[in-house]
Amino acid sequence: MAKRARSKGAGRGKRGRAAMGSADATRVGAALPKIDALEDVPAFTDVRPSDEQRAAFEAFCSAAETPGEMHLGCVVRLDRGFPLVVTEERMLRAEHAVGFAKQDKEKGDGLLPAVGDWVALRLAPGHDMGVIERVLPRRTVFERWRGKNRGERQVLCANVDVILVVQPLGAGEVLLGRIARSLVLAADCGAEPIVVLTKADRCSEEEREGEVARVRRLVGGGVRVVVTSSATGEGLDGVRACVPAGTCSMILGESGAGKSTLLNTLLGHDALETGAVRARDDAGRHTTVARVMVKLPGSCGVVTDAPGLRSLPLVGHERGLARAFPEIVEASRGCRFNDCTHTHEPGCSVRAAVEAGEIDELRLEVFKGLASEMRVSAQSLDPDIHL
Ligand SMILES: Nc1nc2c(ncn2[C@@H]2O[C@H](COP(=O)(O)OP(=O)(O)O)[C@@H](O)[C@H]2O)c(=O)[nH]1
Ligand SMILES: [Mg+2]
Ligand SMILES: [Zn+2]
Repeated sequence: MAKRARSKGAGRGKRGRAAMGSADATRVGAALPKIDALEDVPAFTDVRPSDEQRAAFEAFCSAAETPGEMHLGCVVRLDRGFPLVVTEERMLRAEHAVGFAKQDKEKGDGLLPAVGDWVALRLAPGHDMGVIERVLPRRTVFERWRGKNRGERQVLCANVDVILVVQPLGAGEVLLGRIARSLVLAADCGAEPIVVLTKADRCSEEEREGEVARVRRLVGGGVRVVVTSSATGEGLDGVRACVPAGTCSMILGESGAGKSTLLNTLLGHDALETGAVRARDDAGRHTTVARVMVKLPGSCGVVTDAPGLRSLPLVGHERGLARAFPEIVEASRGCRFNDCTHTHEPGCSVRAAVEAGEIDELRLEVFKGLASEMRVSAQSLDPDIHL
């Protein structure tokens, strides 16, 4: 029989038990990167909790059975779902308290710790592995839909300030729809989106100017656009300026867009796996499924790299869509039909605004693509937002 992860200590309640037996933990632990070998892991002072999160931690401790064993920590890596937590004193692996497994089934994984989460971590004397007892309230949540129901979300990063939306140059036209989709998700979460066009060395001056102009037209004046090349070093200071110390960013983009290479270049060494690295090790396990926060050198903050994001479906992001395209949503209130698609309907205020030069046609085209996807996916729309 597998022994429990902790000894039978005094005052151990049901809630204090870990969800995984020590045999499981050892097996998973052996496949995880060794803590000592990890580089660029943010320190407690790089990630700083908000006053509300500190207060929530204090409140949790005052009600806990063993307050002396509780530590405030931040989840800075997830290796195959296994959290690495930094506290004021140390860095350690953690597992979830028993309650989490139940929450998982009932409510989706919205309450499971994500990268960037502040947690109440219990560490019994003499143990190397902590137990995450509680995820503290999140300042912001960057999440995507997954699963069958409208409400089922996967949290990609918690407490994030900036979303770096990466698209490569030199591979045909930059995918405006993909950028817009990311802007919608960022707007929904309240993080600042910044567009990063990578691999500038792969395209001509002319092509580059054209692509940057298209992207600027799409995103408007309020969103920064940075052009980079990890090969020549161009634009790196521009990226650094977008992620100052004290902020937490997430880098987002298709596989192969150059995200990890960009972060490695900023770090000054190859901390993150890139390009043609095998996705599976000899035992057939995925080796790259990890969400990793790195602290960039100098006066820069923390960035989360998340490989393996194939799709960003838009389900239930009406609020984000309205925030990312406010002028279109505003104009659509004047359309004759509530469910106007702004394509062929008579009395369409949005098309009238395009004719009048008040709304950019390119933005409308991209908006219509996203809105029709959401119309198909959504069971019901927010009644006060007309798409
Ligand atoms: N020419 C050029 N190639 C790049 C640049 N950045 C990344 N790459 C290449 O693009 C491929 C994918 O890069 P990677 O960083 O792994 O992409 P990720 O999946 O977004 O993390 C690799 O083969 C990199 O060498 C760049 O700035 N210029
Ligand atoms: Mg990568
Ligand atoms: Zn209309």
